[in-house]
Amino acid sequence: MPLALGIDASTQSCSALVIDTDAGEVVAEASVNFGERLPQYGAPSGFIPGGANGEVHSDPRMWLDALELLLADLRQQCELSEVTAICGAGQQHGSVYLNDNWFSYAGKLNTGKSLAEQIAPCLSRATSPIWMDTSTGAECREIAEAVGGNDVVCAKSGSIAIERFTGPQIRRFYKTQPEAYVATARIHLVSSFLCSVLCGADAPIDTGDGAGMNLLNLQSWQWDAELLSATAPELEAKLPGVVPGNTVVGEISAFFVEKYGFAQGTQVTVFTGDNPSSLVGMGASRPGKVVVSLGTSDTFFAAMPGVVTDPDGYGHVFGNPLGGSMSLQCFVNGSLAREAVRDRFGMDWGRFTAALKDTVPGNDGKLMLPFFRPEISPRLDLDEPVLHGGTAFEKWEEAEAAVRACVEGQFLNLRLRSAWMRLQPEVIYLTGGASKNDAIAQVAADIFEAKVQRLAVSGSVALGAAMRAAHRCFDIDMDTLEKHFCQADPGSTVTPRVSPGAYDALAEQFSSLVGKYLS
Ligand code: ADP
Ligand code: XUL
Repeated sequence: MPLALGIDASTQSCSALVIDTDAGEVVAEASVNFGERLPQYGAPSGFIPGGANGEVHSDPRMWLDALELLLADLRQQCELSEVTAICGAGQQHGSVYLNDNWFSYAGKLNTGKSLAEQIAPCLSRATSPIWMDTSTGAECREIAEAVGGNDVVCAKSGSIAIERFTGPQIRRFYKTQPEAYVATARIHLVSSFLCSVLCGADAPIDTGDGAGMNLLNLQSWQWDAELLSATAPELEAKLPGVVPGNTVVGEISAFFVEKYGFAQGTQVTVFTGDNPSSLVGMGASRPGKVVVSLGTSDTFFAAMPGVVTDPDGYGHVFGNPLGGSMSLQCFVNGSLAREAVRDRFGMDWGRFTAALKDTVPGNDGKLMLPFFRPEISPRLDLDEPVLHGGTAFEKWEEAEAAVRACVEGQFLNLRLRSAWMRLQPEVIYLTGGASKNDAIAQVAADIFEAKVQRLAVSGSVALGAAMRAAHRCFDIDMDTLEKHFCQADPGSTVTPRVSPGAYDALAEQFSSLVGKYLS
């Protein structure tokens, strides 16, 4: 009974799935919500609120505590000694800064103490900037200028210099805390940090998550010398190596064998970013399927036959963990924006859903730019939504219309901003926390004029990780894994209810409203 474990270290929670590849079943599933289970870190949505100048940070010790709670929960459901392959994924772009102690801590871990307590002395920066951080506008401009413009950054790395990407974040750290930068011996992504912790040794970064740093050259899939020197001095020595997604990087460390009952010798496959992992978990790692993930961020992504970049500079190209590349568009104002509208009217998800059902597609022309914090796709520096369509609506006096305007605005934006990928999907595969909401899925189907499907196994990030572990370590081909684990949830298909072109005029109006706020 070969079991594979997949871990998903996302923005608001750390989750895991264990799959039995012989039976084709998920045998254990657990999730630790940071805000609920670890309130001592003061991060109700997974990050420390109130950061100055666009800073959004999290405490990396919270991720370590969550990993331990998660394994303790899983252990109640299955025999962890039967897990013989592990892989995982992390929220992309976030970075962890470590001093020299990091390289020698592994042999010293003691099961009588927590991981967080023991790894804390290795941190050269107490908190980690995460993907929601927008503090690095100046650094993005400096990096672009140093290499000859954003066209060059994009041609090399697949994205223009972007505030949340790790390179600009590293540059800001180097500029604002030069001594702490010098004391930093290793900079990890969330994914490679947790992978290292599991292996008890310094792990590499994969090409999927590495491409979210503005440091990786997409021709060579190695660090780009020019981008490194435009970012910060002596940077190459502080970064781990880069490897393809199909690489075993180590074995589970003695700490986890002793404390959680894993078998010695359990192999760990390199971790990747949450989106590249979801690509695998949705059965979309070969070109042809389009995935929309409605998590903390909303993302639109697909495996690509070649490298195509966004002419407007908002989109990205990452490595595909199974080889080749993937395109991705990320929207910061995802679930937290839907929650902000819900909470403004004191609703729960039930009433939010009813509001969508009680209003008509097109919302009688009432529109919202649904951005509660600066958006990146497109780049708009708003901290509250713009409403358009009659005085009462604009004064937030029409709750139901506001709910529909928020969700329609989000999907109109997704449609407009993903056009550069030149995909005309007949089916959209929906995942992430909000994907279970049928009324939201209906808006997606109507606006994209495509069928929407959800998979029977939810949690595509953790599933993708478990599938990658099984593919690599048990040598099971992806077709077989997809056949077992990536089947559409019967009865979950949603088809468009509007006539073709119904949203074209509203999309144009949305686009021109956006145009008024573009800087
Ligand atoms: P992440 O992986 O980024 O941490 P998830 O994919 O787990 O996030 O999604 C969490 C989000 O799902 C929550 O913030 C919540 O807004 C949203 N969500 C959960 N249930 C519903 C629902 N019934 N309708 C709409 N959104 C929901
Ligand atoms: C992708 C992005 C987010 C994070 C968190 O570029 O910033 O989707 O990966 O999910």
